[in-house]
Amino acid sequence: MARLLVTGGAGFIGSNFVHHVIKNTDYQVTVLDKLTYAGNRASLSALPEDRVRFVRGDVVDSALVGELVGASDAVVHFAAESHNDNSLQDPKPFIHTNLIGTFTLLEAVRAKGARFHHVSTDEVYGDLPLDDPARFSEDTPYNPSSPYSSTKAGSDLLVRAWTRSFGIAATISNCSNNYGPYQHVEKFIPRQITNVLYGIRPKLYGDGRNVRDWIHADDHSSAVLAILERGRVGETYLIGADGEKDNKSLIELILTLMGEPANAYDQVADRAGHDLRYAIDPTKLREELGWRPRYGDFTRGLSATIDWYRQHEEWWAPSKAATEAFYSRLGQ
Ligand code: NAD
Ligand code: TDX
Repeated sequence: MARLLVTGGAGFIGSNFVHHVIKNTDYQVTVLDKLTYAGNRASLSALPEDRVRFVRGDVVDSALVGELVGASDAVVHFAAESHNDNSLQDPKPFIHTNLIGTFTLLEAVRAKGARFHHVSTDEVYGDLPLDDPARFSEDTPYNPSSPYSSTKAGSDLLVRAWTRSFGIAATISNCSNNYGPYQHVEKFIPRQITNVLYGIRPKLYGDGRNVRDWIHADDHSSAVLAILERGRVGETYLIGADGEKDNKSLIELILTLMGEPANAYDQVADRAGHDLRYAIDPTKLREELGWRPRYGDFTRGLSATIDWYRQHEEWWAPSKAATEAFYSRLGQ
């Protein structure tokens, strides 16, 4: 498996994955990325040019995808429209990239025979009640809530069908909420950190009781690599690191770590259809593949992430004003 094609490799998790692969393997990587508003070429700078090739293009371009898949041993598919709030305003790009893009890749894999790993989300399972210890497992029925999560659910089902009907060598992973460097400022943690850095009050949707299960992006990367190398073809693996936190506690923790009063935030309009709680049971991944997260201490990982945003204003500042203008139109 020496030649990897990584779609969406200029995005948040894709770029963290490329850094992880270059550090921990001797693979050659080709990144295919459209560089939408969410992609940033700078997230891949400082990587060795003789090991990472960048191709700007769209995953629905079947000629380009066919050529790149044909020259690869394995494909890791991160490319997606990834933000729930955007999907509530304009679902169309989500259909284009998440559904037609995944279909296009599957057809290329069917024709060329490469190993395929599909990166997905725990949001395909819908949400869990707040007052219940239940967690998502590989057997939880699909029940997505938003245009984003429904297109991710659809893409997972396409992968399952192509595996069963056409015998492609695919695996799927469904991961919980990621944090770490190179995350777009539209997402919860970077939005609040960069708000504080700019003297804007952090913004909490609704009452903030909603729970997310946080994992560092580098731990997500090590899990994807383990599944790619040692996972059983045809299987789904859930990825999570026992990181449940409610949004209110998390906004207070960010403020405290940044030296501000814990209550110095605004409560704003809630997200439509806002999922209450996500929680992953990662037993299969741990027991079958021996995977363990390395960022066990969430507060330490969050502090390091805050430091990264402090030190990389040139990376995030160009997106900040447009992101806040979008949110202020929504009253968020
Ligand atoms: P992101 O929005 O930061 O990055 C997406 C990348 O895909 C960008 O570089 C963008 O330019 C590229 N892209 C978008 N449309 C494209 C197209 N048509 N053709 C080629 N490239 C295109 O997203 P992310 O947060 O890094 O998420 C990556 C993957 O991981 C997604 O599939 C997402 O569903 C999944 N996931 C994300 C999380 C999370 O917490 N962020 C959790 C679980 C799963
Ligand atoms: O300003 C905010 N205030 C706020 O309270 C923002 C941007 C979000 N929120 C809330 C909404 C969610 O409950 O914080 C939580 C996290 O929000 P997001 O960062 O938008 O993530 P989420 O909707 O949970 O989805 C993320 O995890 C699963 C990723 O964006 C998805 O791509 C992934 O599939």
